[in-house]
Amino acid sequence: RRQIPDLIQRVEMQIKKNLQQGQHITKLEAEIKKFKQAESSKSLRIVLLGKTGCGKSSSGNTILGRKAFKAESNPKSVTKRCQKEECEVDGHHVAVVDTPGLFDDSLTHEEVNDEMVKCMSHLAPGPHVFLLVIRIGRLTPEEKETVKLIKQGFGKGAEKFTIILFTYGDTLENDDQTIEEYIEKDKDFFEKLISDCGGRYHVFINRKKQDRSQVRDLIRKIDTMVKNNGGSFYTNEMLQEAEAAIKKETEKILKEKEEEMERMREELRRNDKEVNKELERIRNEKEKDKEAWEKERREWWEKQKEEEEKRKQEEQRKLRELEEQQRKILEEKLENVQKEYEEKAREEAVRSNEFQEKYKK
Ligand SMILES: Nc1nc2c(ncn2[C@@H]2O[C@H](COP(=O)(O)OP(=O)(O)OP(=O)(O)O)[C@@H](O)[C@H]2O)c(=O)[nH]1
Ligand SMILES: [Mg+2]
Repeated sequence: RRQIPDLIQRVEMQIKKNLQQGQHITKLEAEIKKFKQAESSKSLRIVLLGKTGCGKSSSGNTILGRKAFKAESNPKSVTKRCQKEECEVDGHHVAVVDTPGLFDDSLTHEEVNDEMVKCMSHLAPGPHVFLLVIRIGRLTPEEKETVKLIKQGFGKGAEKFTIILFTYGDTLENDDQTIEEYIEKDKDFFEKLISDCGGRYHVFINRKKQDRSQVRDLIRKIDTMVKNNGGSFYTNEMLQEAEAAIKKETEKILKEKEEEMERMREELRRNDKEVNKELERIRNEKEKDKEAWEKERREWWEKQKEEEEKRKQEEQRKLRELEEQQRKILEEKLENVQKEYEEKAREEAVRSNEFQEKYKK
């Protein structure tokens, strides 16, 4: 009788185990189904690439038909990390990965690499298409450089999987212009870029998210490209190759920068020497100027003193002359007075004699 509870317990344990195994199998089956679905020709894996603010997140939202990615007008980059979202379009299972602006100033080389790897892992076993987003409008040389870098960033093979996605199609409508006319305006840049991408491009008006025909047209273009590529997609090996190329390029740039810095340092040192020399020359000149000025001052002073002395001597001489003249005049006057006195005395004496003579008589 004691064997019965043991038996019941064993049976219960077995059922539990079977149930657990069953759950595990269901989970595995679901995963296989998901993987198969992802691998079926109806599954598309899309990456959005482009310069900050060109409309990647908005384009992602247009494809998804909902606002899944943060998109806004912002002078700084809005999307900081890769993000994956999924949807169904025309019977296709579509996975979209939005990325931050790669290869512009907002991210370091390490961050670019990290984000590229993360983006690839989001889209394992590899994306079917890179949408190289370009905002219709004026393209600065830096923007063109960024587009080139992004194109190169995923390696040479990536071009086979790239479609250029022009955003801001509404500006063309406003200007009554076709995309072909816009491309024609910067033929040199666009012709090379578009032909590198197998002539594939598409225009989005992200302001008209409700216009699903633009999304369906894009999906058709992607589908054709995938078929032309024999259903293949961009693989991690290709990314690894691209990473190695980027690493090489980064090292080259770093080396060049270091050499440039050394050149600048050397120039600074040279300039320093030249500045010191010039300072020394100015100092010497100033010293010479000072000496010359002091000499001039001394000479002027001596001359002044000399002239003063001469002037004094002249004055004394003139004074002496004047004194002499006056003395002479006085002497003359005195002599005259004396003479006059003597004359009068003589006359007086004569007159007195005459009187006495007369009296005696
Ligand atoms: N009129 C118009 N505005 C657009 C279009 N596409 C994007 N925008 C606007 O452009 C601004 C930037 O768009 P985002 O989608 O955030 O750009 P992004 O490339 O994701 O920017 P980051 O995440 O910073 O790299 C937003 O204000 C969008 O509404 C378009 O086709 N037409
Ligand atoms: Mg964004």
